[in-house]
Formats: sequence, C-alpha cells, structure tokens
Amino acid sequence: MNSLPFNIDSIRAEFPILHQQVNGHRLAFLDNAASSQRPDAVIDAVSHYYRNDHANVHRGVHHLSHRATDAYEGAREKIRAFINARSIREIVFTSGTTESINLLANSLGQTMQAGDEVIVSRMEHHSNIVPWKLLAERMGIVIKVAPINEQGELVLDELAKLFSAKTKLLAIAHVSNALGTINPVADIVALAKQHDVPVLLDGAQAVPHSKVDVQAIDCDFYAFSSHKMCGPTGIGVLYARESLLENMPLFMGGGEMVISVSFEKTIYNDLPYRFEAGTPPIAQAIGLGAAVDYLEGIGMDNIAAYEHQLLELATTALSDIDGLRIIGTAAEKAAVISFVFDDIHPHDLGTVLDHQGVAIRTGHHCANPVMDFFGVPGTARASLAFYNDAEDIEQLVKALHVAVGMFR
Ligand code: C6P
Repeated sequence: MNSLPFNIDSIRAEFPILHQQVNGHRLAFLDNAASSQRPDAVIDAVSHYYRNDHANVHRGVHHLSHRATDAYEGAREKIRAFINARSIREIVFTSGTTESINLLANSLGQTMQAGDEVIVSRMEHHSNIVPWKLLAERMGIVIKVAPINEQGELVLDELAKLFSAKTKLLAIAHVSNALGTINPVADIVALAKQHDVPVLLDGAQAVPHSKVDVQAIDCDFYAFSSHKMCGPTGIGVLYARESLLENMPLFMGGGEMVISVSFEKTIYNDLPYRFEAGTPPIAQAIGLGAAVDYLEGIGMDNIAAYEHQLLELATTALSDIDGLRIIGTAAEKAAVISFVFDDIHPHDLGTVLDHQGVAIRTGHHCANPVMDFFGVPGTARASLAFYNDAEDIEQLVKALHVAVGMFR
C-alpha cells in the first residue's frame, strides 16, 4: 500500500475487540457493513454517561437531568455539523436507518393517494423497499424501480424516464450494501429537482466511509445508522430539510412530541421533537456524538482514502483466486466486496472462514432484488473499515484458499 494517511497500528490499538483470538486464530473482522466495531472513546463516553450523568432528558428541573439534556442535545449538534445540516431542527433521532425510512413513509404516506408513485432502485436494501411496499399494499401507491447494469451501477438514463406527474418521492441508496456501488447522488438529486420531486438518500453505508454534506448534495432526506459508524446500536438519524419537515404529518404520538395535551386540544412540540415521541435513546446519542468526534479526529477524507487503498489491495488479491467472481464492479465503489464461487455455497464458505478467524457476511444481505438480478441466491461479502489492515486481507485470502482446497 502507498503512504498511509494515519498510523493503522495506533488506530487498531483503540479498538479492544479486535485483539482477540477466534477459533484459535487472530480475528480478521470483515463484516463492517453489517455493524462496525467501537473504539475506546465511544465505549468510555457511554460508560461515563451511565456512571455520572444519567437521567431522563428535557423533563427534569434537577441537576442530572440538565446534564443529561446538555450531553444529549450536544450530540445532536455534533451530528448536525458532521453532515452539514443547516439546523438541529433538521436532525431527528430514530432507532436506525430502518426506522428513519419507516418514519418518512408513514408521514409522507399520509399525504399520498392511490396511484401516486415512489421511485426506488434495484439495488436497495429491504429497508428502502418494504416501507414503500407497505404503502402500496395499504393505499395503492405505485413503486417504480430504476434498473442497474451488469457492473451493479444505476442506469441513469432509465431512472430519468421513470419520473411522472405522479412521482412523490425518489428513495435511493447512497452506497449499496450488497455491491459497494457509490451512486452519483448529487447528479441524481439534480435530476429529481428538474421534476420537482424530493429525494431520500439511504446513507447507511455512506456516512461511515466518506464525508457527507447534505447541503452540497442538496437532498431532502438522508437516513443513517449509528452502529455502522462506530457508535452504539439503537440510534440513527433522519435528516430532513426543515421546510419539508415543518409540514410533514406526525407519525408517532406520546410524551416529548407534545407541549400540552387535553382531550379537546393538543399542542405539538417544536422541530425536531415532534417526531421523537417517548424517552429517547440518550446514552446511544451521546455515544454517537463521541463516534462523530472520533471519526472527525481521524478525518473522513483520510478514512475514505485509506479504505480505497484497502479495497484495491483486496480486489486484486481476490481476483487471483481461481473461480472467484466479484459481484459488483462499479467504477465508483466503497470498500465492499461481494463474491461467489459457482461450486461453493456462500454459507459453507463463511463457516470455513470463521474457523480461521475471518468474519464475513454471507447470504442475500437484505437485498434480494440484487441477488435475483445477478442470478445468485446470495454472496459472500467482505466489507472493510478504516481499522482493517493488510494482514486482514492476507488472512482472508489464505482462508479462501483453504476453503477452495476443502470443497474441490
Ligand atoms: N445493512 C448489512 O449487513 P439498520 O438495520 O436500520 O441499522 O440499517 C438498515 C440498512 C439500510 N440500508 C442499507 C444500505 C443498509 O446496509 C442497512 C443495513 C446491514 O448490509 C444489515 S442487513
């Protein structure tokens, strides 16, 4: 690898989980697209909060509640700055990407009628298909699907043809979890704007790996999960352009999202709180704030540059293995490598690799339409993070040779 933008050994030292043996081997954790690992800074922030500051937020007059509220709202501001939203009013905390998209579907769905159209793409994760399918079943909206090509890239000319006067939303992945394809989201948003159609980007696989600037992209909605970007599980974000969020119908009701309630009249809270019913994931938000600090400390551009080098190293090494076929060869790719052998089932491969300390994901990756397009039941997927190193790739390649030897 060329000169590295950071000291990888120092980075790895900050992730305690990486330093263990699995099945008698050094752990090579290559399942980061499913969920990343956490550095000490995040583990410590969550632990410190529980040890010192925990109370419910926005409710108490007492000291701990103020401290917890400050830490929780401080995290919201960090996330706003991280994705360059204009205001914290645009940052809605959810439980993750899945809930962010469901929130949007259930809110915007109230403004749609039978026959209205939502455009998605063939490469979506089920989280960006099923919420729209539910609307289709419940109220007759129509889902239009933008095709992909053999490289796993969106066919933009075909996408352009799908817009009509009835299109109410374009909902599309920023980065595909199954293929690694990075979509040209700014161009896609510009296209949608020509038709006056708002755009939701599923950024679950983009935010952890590169700088995302929602104003530069000019999208209307952007969803992502904390647990894929070194933060805790159980929290995610829906960024929503304030002018749209302001007029969006409410979805979940309960405490926090109201200012006063009587049986005659309810006064709803300000943004973003009116979309956050109930006690929020406080420790998780604080942990996510710590993850943002940590990632920014390394620098998202450094992370992207390093992961790109790792991707090239791994792609070259895997391409040399007899019979291995990479699924997803887009020109613009994040550090995800899906692959198949015609004569070895992905699950068998995953099991043999695990016996050698190598963690990958196998199966359809919650992206059945992608698997159907490529005519495979599933793939083996190695997904990289900035704390992986060349030794992880060597271990993967060695383990694959062992597996090939066993099954042939
Ligand atoms: N993909 C994977 O192994 P949640 O579960 O809500 O945090 O994220 C859902 C989700 C939505 N969109 C994309 C593009 C995703 O990759 C994911 C999660 C994991 O690929 C688990 S299925």
